[in-house]
Amino acid sequence: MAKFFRAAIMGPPGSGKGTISKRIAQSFGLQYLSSGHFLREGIAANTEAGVMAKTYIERGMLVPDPVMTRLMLSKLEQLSSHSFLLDGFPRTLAQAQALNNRYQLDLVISLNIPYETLKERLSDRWIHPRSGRVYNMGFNPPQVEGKDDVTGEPLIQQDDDKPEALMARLRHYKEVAKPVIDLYKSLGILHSFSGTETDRIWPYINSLLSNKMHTLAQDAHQSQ
Ligand code: G5P
Repeated sequence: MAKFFRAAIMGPPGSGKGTISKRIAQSFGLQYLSSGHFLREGIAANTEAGVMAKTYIERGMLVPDPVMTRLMLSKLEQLSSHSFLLDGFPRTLAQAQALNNRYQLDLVISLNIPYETLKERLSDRWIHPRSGRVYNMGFNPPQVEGKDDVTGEPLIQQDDDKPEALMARLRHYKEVAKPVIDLYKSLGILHSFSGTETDRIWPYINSLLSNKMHTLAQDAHQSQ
């Protein structure tokens, strides 16, 4: 039977989870699920969960575990026979345990980025709300200032990137992530990467995943 590859990427706000996830999804063909993207979709569509989530996100707080777990596990159910990459979930120990009851991850990437770098990046981030395309005025600016490259529609700054919400998000991350990181460390599947530039971290992640995929393909071949 085919073995599916299941991974998650963790890191504080602005650490490059979204940027790196898109590269991983493109290079290795994994289905990509971003908790933040699903929440923003719900907010834009004015769903009941979206309206509720907005009140937390605006204050830089985490959305409650039962809401997040229900949302993400229902998305994962549609992917039960796929390899996938989770971005932004699980974020708390309760979420990690709920996930683990249904799916065992093969690998978890944790990004360690200095605080000053995170602050700079996030205050420079603009997004195209309908597609979720992300720009950074220094790292990957749009072709025309303030406009999405594909549609030409205006870019906005997310409420949770504004300074008051940003500080709260960075503070919360550390305390909440520690037990999750400890759990994945104890399972022997945690891989941590440190640095200030995504382009320098990426080759290491790329090579880790290439090796894992290769081993997985070999195991599947031998079990045939
Ligand atoms: P999200 O959407 O999961 P965060 O806060 O975890 O949001 P965020 O802010 O989206 O994470 P990221 O994905 O880690 O950051 O980083 P990114 O978007 O790729 O990069 C950040 C910026 O830096 C971009 O502009 C990018 O272009 C730029 N950049 C990347 N690399 C470099 C580089 O090397 N150099 C430079 N100069 N720039 C670079 O969650 C949002 C909210 O939803 C709720 C929470 O309230 C959360 O705050 N939420 C949850 N709540 C509870 N449980 C969960 N599981 C939840 N998931 C989401």
